[in-house]
Amino acid sequence: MSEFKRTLVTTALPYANGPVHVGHLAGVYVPADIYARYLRLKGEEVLLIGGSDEHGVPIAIKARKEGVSPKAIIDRYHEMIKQAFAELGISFDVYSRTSSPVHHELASDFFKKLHDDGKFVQRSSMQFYDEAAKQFLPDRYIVGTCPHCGNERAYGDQCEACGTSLNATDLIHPLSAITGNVPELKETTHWYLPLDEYENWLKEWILKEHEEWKPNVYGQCKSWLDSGLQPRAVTRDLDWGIPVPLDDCEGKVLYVWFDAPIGYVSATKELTPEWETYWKDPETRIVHFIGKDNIVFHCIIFPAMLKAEGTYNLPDNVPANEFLNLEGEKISTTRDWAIWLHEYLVDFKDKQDVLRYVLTAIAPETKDSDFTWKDFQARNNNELVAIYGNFVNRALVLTRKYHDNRVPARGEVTERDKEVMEEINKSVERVEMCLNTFHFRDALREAMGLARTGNKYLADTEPWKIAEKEPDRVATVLNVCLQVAASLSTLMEPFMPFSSARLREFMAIDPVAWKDMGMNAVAAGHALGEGGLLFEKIEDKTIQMQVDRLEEKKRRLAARETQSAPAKEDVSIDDFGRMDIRVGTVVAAEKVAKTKKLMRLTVDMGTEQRTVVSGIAEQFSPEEVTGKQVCVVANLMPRMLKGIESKGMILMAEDPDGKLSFVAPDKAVEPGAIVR
Ligand code: B3M
Ligand code: ZN
Repeated sequence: MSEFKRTLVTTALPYANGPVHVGHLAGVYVPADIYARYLRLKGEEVLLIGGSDEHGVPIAIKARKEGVSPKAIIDRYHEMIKQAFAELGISFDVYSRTSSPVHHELASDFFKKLHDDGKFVQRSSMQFYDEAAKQFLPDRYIVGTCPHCGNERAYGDQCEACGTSLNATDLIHPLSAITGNVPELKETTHWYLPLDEYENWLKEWILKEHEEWKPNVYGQCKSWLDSGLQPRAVTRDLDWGIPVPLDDCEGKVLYVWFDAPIGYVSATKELTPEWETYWKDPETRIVHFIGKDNIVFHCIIFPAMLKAEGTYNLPDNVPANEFLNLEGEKISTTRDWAIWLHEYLVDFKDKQDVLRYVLTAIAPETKDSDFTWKDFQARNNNELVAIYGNFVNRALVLTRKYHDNRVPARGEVTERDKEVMEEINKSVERVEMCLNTFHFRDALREAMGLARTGNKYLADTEPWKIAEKEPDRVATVLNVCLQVAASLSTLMEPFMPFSSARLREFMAIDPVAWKDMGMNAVAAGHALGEGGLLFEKIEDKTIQMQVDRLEEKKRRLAARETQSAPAKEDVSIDDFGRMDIRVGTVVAAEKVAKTKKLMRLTVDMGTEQRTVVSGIAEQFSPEEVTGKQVCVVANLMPRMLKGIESKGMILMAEDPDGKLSFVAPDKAVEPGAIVR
């Protein structure tokens, strides 16, 4: 790192069409903030750059859906996101937006320069055009039938039912999402960056010169490069974005992925007149923090743009992360399956560090990982409270009790004391090594290791037992503990800045410089502050509320998905005739052990009694169900559910909230009666 004088840290610019969630935080913003804080603490020159990505089709679509202007959407979310980041302590030096005039000008100039230098190729192609709306249709604006699975509501870029990515021209019966009309194919011209011409250079630069990049990043780049690069269009026919700065280009804008990364440059320019030093001086190092879906843009396309422009530095590293899941399922903004930062900040006031801690501890650094509320609670209670908080608290309480709340002087030092003192320096070294190589989880584990060491040391030396007999020994032990605590206030700062500030307040100390962590972090004789609890236990009921909220979301989602399920194909009367549906009477019911949903029913079918396992246990008790008449699909092939053979299926109606009702005859009938 030493050949560089300064570091520019950038974070992916989130689209300003929705709030940010824990997935964004764990993947990008928390690690970037840890990194920037760490470098600042070491006294290095560093800038942390962020902002909103305010162009692109998703924003235009959302605006259209809500019947408002794109500007109304981006203003709403930009402010909301910016404020939430600030509250979480993401220490941006600037948080800008791509609708800013500085950005429009810079991105336009960038495009113009490449154009004038002959770096683009111009090409015509056939694109769908909506005559009534008088506009070309981006792929997302076209719906039709998926050629792979037959889903009638596939989009021009992707079928969400089967996950296949598509070209709009692949769709069967394409329709405009704006007017519902059949679009026509019309010729249009665009500018392309000929990535194929940069392929050899990129192979050299990434595959040879950046073998140190994270394996997930390096691997993705390699597979792109191995399969060969194609020219990429850098303009679009759209009415929302930065106008193409050439003559006769009305209705054309820069492709959002062309302008967005230039947003990092514009934000730097808005922050400081020295911006070119940060982007062009070879002694500056650029590090992009992003999620895995953005790798190609930051490692291949943007570097090719910079290379074409010719005066900019290239990124030195792109420590992209994988994805964070929520309770075992993929986080999704559109499905509202997420924990939103702005909501967390309200529900868990003053607990920013708990979220920062947990998201770092489970960060998806090498593979996707999973956030669960139970784990969140356990890490708070068993790690932050029981280890770090407990150690600090005991050290402070004992000093108040035995040393008048002043840091005692060290007397004679034993081997055990020395071990602990050396452990401070070793921990610092290990944390540095991990952070320098973007291993944030390991870095946090090492830092917590020092708190663990302190805790163990107190447990072993038991100063409270020897207070009367060996006051000198107690003084030394407490001095060592307070050095550890003061060092922790700095070592933990990149990860948990709020509790570090609290700890300094408890000890009434100024910030301890990074190089001063160690045995003289706090002077003997120093009067400590009032103390307090660094972390609080989180109760079961608090967590249960969050779990319930997610369950509720899940129910609503499931219901929404069933209601909007496409109508099924027509069937013939013979098809229907193959179903054997009969009325039965439930004669016994019990919950299936170790499951939430399943109930085992014994149903009198007239000629026999049979066992049917049904997923109704969350909404009905065995008592309520016993005696009810139900409709049973009697010839459904038997299935094993939790080791029980289920013969048949009970018919239920489900309303939009997911509430279940039995489908039953309107007056009592003989068990075995046929439904047809
Ligand atoms: N807005 C995509 C995303 O949020 C995009 C990142 C731009 S970084 C220059 O995933
Ligand atoms: Zn499909």
